[in-house]
Amino acid sequence: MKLTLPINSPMRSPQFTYGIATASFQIEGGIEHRLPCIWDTFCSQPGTIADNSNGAVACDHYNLWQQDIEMIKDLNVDAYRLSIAWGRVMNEDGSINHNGIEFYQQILDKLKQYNIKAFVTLYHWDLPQHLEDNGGWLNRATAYAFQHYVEQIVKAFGDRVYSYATLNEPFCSAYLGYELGIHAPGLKGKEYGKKAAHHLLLAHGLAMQVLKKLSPNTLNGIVLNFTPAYAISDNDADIKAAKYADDYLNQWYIKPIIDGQYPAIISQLDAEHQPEILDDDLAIISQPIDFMGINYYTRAIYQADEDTIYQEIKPCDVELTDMGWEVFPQGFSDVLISLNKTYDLPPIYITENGAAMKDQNDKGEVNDVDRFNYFQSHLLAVNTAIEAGVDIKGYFAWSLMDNFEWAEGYLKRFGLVYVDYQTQKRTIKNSGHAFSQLIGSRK
Ligand code: GCO
Repeated sequence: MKLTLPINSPMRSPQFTYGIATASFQIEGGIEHRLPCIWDTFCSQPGTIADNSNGAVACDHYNLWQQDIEMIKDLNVDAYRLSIAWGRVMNEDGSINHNGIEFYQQILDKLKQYNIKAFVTLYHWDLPQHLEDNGGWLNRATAYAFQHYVEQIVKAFGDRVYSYATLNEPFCSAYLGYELGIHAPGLKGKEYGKKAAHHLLLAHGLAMQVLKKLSPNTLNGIVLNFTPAYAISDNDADIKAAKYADDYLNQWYIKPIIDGQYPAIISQLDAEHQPEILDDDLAIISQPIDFMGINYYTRAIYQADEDTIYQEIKPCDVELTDMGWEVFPQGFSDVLISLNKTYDLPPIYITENGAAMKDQNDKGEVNDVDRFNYFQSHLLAVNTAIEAGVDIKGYFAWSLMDNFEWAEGYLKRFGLVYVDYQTQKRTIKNSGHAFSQLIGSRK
C-alpha cells in the first residue's frame, strides 16, 4: 500500500511539513501529577462516556513518553503536534508546577534532538476544574487566567517550540461542552454556547498578545475545525438553512478572528443567547495570526426546519467511518477553497485529518485498508485545494496512536499506531507505514 500524489504536487516537496497529532488528556494518564480537569469530572458522571472509561491511564504516555518519541521518530515525520495540560504545568494559585513543566521540556528537548518540529497546542479542552467551579468559559476571568498560563509556558519553553496554537477547536469547547452538553463540562442551553465561545475567542486574542511579545519567532495561531454545510436540495429554504447552520457552527469561530466581527445572524439570536461583547474585545480577537490550523473530518447535510431553523440529515448509502461520519473528501477541498475565497487568510496547516475504523490486530499486523484509503483520498483533496491557490504548508494526521476519543471513550480508534490497552503495546498499522513511506519518499 503506497500513498501517491501527482508528480508535480508541492506536497511531494521536503518543504511541505508532515506530522502527526495528539492531545494531552487523550494520551497522557498520570492524573495524580496534575490538577483535576473538567474531563476528569465529566467522565465520573454516569452516562457521559460510551464505555464508562476515563483518562486515568489512557495510553500511559506520561510514563511511556520516551518510547513514544522514538516511535514518532521512526514514523519519519517532520513535526509533532502535542498539547499541554494546563493543570499539569500550573498550580491552583497561578504559580508554576515545575515537575509538569519539566515533563514537557524533556519531550520538547528530545524532539529538538531528532529535528522534529514541535507544534504546541496550549488548550485542547482540559480546563482545570477549579476554574470551571468559578464559571469556566462562561466567566470572562477564565480568558485572563489563560493569558497568565500562556505567559508562564512561553517563558519556560523558550526556543524549544516551533509553533504555538492558542486553542484547539473552540467550536467543540463551546458548542459541544456548553450548548449540547455532550462534552465536558456538560452544560446544556443556548444561553451558554455563544457566551462560552466569546470568552474562548477572547482568550485566544489575549494569548496572541503574549505570544507576539514573548515569542515573536514562533509560528503563532489557532486551530479551528470545519464541518462544511451542504443543503439537502436546491430549494431556497434548504439553502438558507444550510447557510445559517454554517454561520452558527463554522463561520462563528473564524470570522471574528479574521474580520473582527461575528456573522450577521448574531442579531437574530435571542438577547439571552448573545454574548456580552465589551468595547475592545473584537480588536483583541482579530489580531493578525501567523498561521491558521484547519481540522477536517466530514461534512454535514441540512434541511430547513420551522422550529429549529436547520435540521441535520444523515445521508444513506454512503461510506461511513466507525464514528458514523460520511467519508467525503470533496468537502475538504470545497471548504479550503471557500474559506480562501471568503477571508484574507494567513498560511494554512492542516492540523488534523483522519478516521476511526474498526481495526483488527491480527498477530501483530493491522491491515487498515479503509483508513489508508481515507488518507489517500483526503491527501488528494488537500492537493486539489493547493492547485486552486490555497496556501497550505503542512498536513498532520490525527492521530499518532489510538487514544481516549472523548465521549466515545476507547471504543473508537483513530491511530496510525494500534494500542493494546491491556499491555500498552504499540503496533504501527499499515496506514502508519504508508504515511511514513510517503514522507520518506520526498527526502
Ligand atoms: C478534535 C480533536 C480530537 C479528536 C478528533 C476525532 O480536535 O476534534 O482534536 O481530539 O479526537 O477530532 O474526533
